[in-house]
Amino acid sequence: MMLSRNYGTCLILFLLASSTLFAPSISQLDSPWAAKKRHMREEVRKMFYHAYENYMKHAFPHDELKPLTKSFTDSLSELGNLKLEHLPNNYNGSALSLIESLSSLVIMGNNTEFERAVRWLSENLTFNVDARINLFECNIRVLGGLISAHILATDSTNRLVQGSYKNQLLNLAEDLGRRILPAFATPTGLPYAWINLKYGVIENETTETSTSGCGSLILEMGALSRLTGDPRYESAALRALRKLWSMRSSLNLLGTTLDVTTGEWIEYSSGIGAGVDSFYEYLCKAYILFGKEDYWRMFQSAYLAVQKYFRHGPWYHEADMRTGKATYWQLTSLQAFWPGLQVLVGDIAAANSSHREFVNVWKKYGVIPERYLLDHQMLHPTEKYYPLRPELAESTFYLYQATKDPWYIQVGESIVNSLNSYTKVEGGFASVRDVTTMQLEDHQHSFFLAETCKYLYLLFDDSFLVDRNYIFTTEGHPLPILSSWHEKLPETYIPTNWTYAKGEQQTRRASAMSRQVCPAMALKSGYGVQPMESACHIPDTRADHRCFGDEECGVDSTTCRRRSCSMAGYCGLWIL
Ligand code: DMJ
Repeated sequence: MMLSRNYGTCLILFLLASSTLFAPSISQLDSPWAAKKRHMREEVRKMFYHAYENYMKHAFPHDELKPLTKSFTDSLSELGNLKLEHLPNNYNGSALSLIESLSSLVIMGNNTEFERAVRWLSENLTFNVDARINLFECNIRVLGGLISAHILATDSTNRLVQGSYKNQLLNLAEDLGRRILPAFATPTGLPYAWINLKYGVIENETTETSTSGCGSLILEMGALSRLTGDPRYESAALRALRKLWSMRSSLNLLGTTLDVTTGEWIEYSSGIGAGVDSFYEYLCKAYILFGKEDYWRMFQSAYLAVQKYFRHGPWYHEADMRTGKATYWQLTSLQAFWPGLQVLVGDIAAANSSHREFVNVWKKYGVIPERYLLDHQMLHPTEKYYPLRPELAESTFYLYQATKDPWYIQVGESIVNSLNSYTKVEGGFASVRDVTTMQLEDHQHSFFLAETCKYLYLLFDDSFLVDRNYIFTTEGHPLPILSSWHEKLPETYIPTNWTYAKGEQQTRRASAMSRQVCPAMALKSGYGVQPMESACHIPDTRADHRCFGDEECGVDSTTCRRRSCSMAGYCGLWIL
């Protein structure tokens, strides 16, 4: 019995589109790597349950576990507190870590526990509470967790008992959606970062928010609209996203923070890390999920600007959105998601080279420090922590799916080993306060259950994805790619000028983008690149992308544009 508390309970878009690519070949099954993967899968399963059971024992139904003191926290500055019905007035908590665990339970095949959790949430969770919550965090963790779990609960292929399930999670999600809508009632349509679930936006609420705070809501709110037939959620998120995009500079760059009432930038410097990261991710994934070409156009321009102004070899620095000039030369732990996004768009070589640098940092410190000052070659004095973040595991999963290179299995193994040796304690998994001393901090973030364990598990065992077609939200919650979602609300538009691979089933069309073929280019064979990846992809001559002339650069897999050699000697999409 797992629970000690009685609680009554955009691409390798081929990766997403082609179920056959998830299927293990006979040779893979027979290989020594198959045994290694099985062993590692079990190691990850143990990790997940150690974290989950300790949460259930010591913290549930509060939000998150404090593994050192075996207690709980509801005082997430990011999320505020939600309250549960049927519990004493002073008993706060939204069972956040339980909501975040739902899709991981299904992926690991524990349908019984999933059902018990769904039943408990259906009976106990309420959002009618005087709680000031962070819109972004609540959207990706709570709304995303509920919507994804609702879809899993109603998907017959999961063989979950559905008799007792009557859309309670969707009803909860809709209730939450209604409560967060007033945050969008600003002159610009850009939402406030904070809202009280009972009383709406409170007086004198801060008008400052981040780019990711108003640019990464579209997956969850769009899915909510598709599931409920109520277009308001998607429209609000889309309006905010369009407004944000209109605020870009002539270089197609955005800042990091802005004012929601004036629509003016507060911080002009930005990169691909904190405050911006999921904005890029959601442009690409919104295109995959909803098929609107608008998203792809925005993503493409934004992606090219990132590669042009932020990238320095395998590293990414920050730059001023107005001038494109470098501002801060810093490596941050959150940036490690970028190679995963690059896999989605088929830029495997670039993904691989950045990923390798993050792996080197992981090897150097045992985990990835939150911030490293590249120009001073030292850790940031106050950001030496590692809060069990998932980003490196996430990118490793995507790169393994794209390449099947067993090296990524080894990377995953070393991530698991580090987590077990440095962060596992009797009461769960603890964040690292200081990577130089490996001193621990009393906090097991919910994303450890939602993402870190999930991506590691999927790296070693992707059977959940076989014959399925999912995109993962920024919090690791799976959403199915359905052709019907490409045809509904609020506008219908599916590009027709693309070539689709043969044998594609219309009902499972998935991301239209996944089958995009650049018409003028023929696939070059002999590079070990599968046609499905991108029909125009020609790798740079050197794996590290160094060059002396344009002829050593290949053709970009996303844009099908010829790459050129920069003054600094790197191949890239330097000339727009
Ligand atoms: C997660 O909550 C999400 O992935 C978010 O987009 C940023 N990163 C954290 C975990 O590191």
